[in-house]
Amino acid sequence: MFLKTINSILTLAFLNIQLSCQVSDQKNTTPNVLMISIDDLNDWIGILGAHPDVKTPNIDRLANEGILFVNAHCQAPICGPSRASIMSGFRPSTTGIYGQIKDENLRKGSKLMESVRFLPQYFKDHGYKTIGIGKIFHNHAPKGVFEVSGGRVTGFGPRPDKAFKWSNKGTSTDWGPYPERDSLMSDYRYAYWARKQLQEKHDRPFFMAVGFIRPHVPWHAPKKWFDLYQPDQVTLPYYLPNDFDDLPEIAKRVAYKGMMPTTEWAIQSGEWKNIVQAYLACISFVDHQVGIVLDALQNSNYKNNTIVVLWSDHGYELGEKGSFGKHTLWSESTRVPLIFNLPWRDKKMKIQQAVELLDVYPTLIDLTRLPKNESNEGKSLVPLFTKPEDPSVVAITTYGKNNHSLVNSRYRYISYEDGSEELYDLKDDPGERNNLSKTIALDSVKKSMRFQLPKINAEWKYGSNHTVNDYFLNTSKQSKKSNK
Ligand SMILES: [Ca+2]
Repeated sequence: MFLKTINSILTLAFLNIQLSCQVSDQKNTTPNVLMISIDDLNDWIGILGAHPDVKTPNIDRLANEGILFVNAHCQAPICGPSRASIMSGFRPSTTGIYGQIKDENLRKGSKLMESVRFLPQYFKDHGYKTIGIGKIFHNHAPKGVFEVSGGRVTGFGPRPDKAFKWSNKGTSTDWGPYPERDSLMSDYRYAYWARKQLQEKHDRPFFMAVGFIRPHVPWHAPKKWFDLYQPDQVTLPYYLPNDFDDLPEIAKRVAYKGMMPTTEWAIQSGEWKNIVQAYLACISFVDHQVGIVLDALQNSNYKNNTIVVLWSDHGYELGEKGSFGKHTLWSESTRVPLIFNLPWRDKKMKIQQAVELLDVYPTLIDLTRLPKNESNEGKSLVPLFTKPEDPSVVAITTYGKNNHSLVNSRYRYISYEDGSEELYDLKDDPGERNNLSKTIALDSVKKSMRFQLPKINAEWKYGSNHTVNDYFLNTSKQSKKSNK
């Protein structure tokens, strides 16, 4: 018995030494980075539990083996400025990039942006090979950011000649099963291009970015993905018709999306369940493409030495707040999936503290042990892997100049350019229905969150005198024009 125990102790000690050697071996080699971005995916992934029907086995697998941030938020609830922020490491309120912007214009007319090193470039500066395909920045990427670029198919994937439901209204919004096969979708091409890159031999560590475009509109995907969900059985989000009664006027203007269906229209036309089915179908389709890339990594020489990060650029409303789309400063538009998967770490984690997509840049630098980029406005999330969380830390989302939404582990506070406010107690009201900004008992909460508002509110980088409303109406007109 005694000998047996000694034997077990020795075996355990040996295993421990072996394990710690493996860990340090992996830490001593320079890890690769695989960054997967998804377009317009809200928190509807299986593991986040925000929608009971959604099927995302591949993203769930990544999260189940890694670190899932359950309270992650974008810096802007719209593609261009959100991605500009992730890639530059600056807040929209610092750069003045509040609206959509072409990649080639990102650096123009701004001293700050002229000198910025975009995330992949920072890795390139430190000896990495940069590889990218699809929608990473608003379009694909500014010239020279990726040494090996697969580019991006213009637009948002194939569309039928005839609109199914909506595109006659002058936008790219539409829904229905199309085209016939996955191989006709842009995202399929991106997945297989990335797979090929992972099968090749690279002479340096790589930073690879793969940017998928679903579930961005139009909500088209092959029929087999629609067949995963039955429209008559899908769970519809909760909608409260008089929800806006306690909102300031400016909040209603921000929420107004002229080119998109309203919830009332969706109810009356009977299309709501079809829209939800289509959005879910597009999520499961894109999840499958993510799986192709993850499997390729698993089957490659890089599986033990590649950090994976997955994020979506912002959330999406599916009728909860009167319409369909993004733009707003509530949870549906700000909350995003954010997952890190580290090859040397087995322990899975769910982190509740509020974090920002702005933190991706400094976190990747920290994980790969590159020197700190002093211009990063975000913070490394690595300390959260070992230290206790701070429930008072806020994540900030900005829409237009001086409209900010702050969320911590308990409250959401919104401050608009005209001084209007909203406050929600997420413990009792996770749907953000009951605006408590005039509740005197919560003045101290508002005060402490006000204190954490960004100190800089840069002018719009393009154009001037934009209020949120002007901005929205302008983009609405432009979008109608470009679709003619
Ligand atoms: Ca309300």
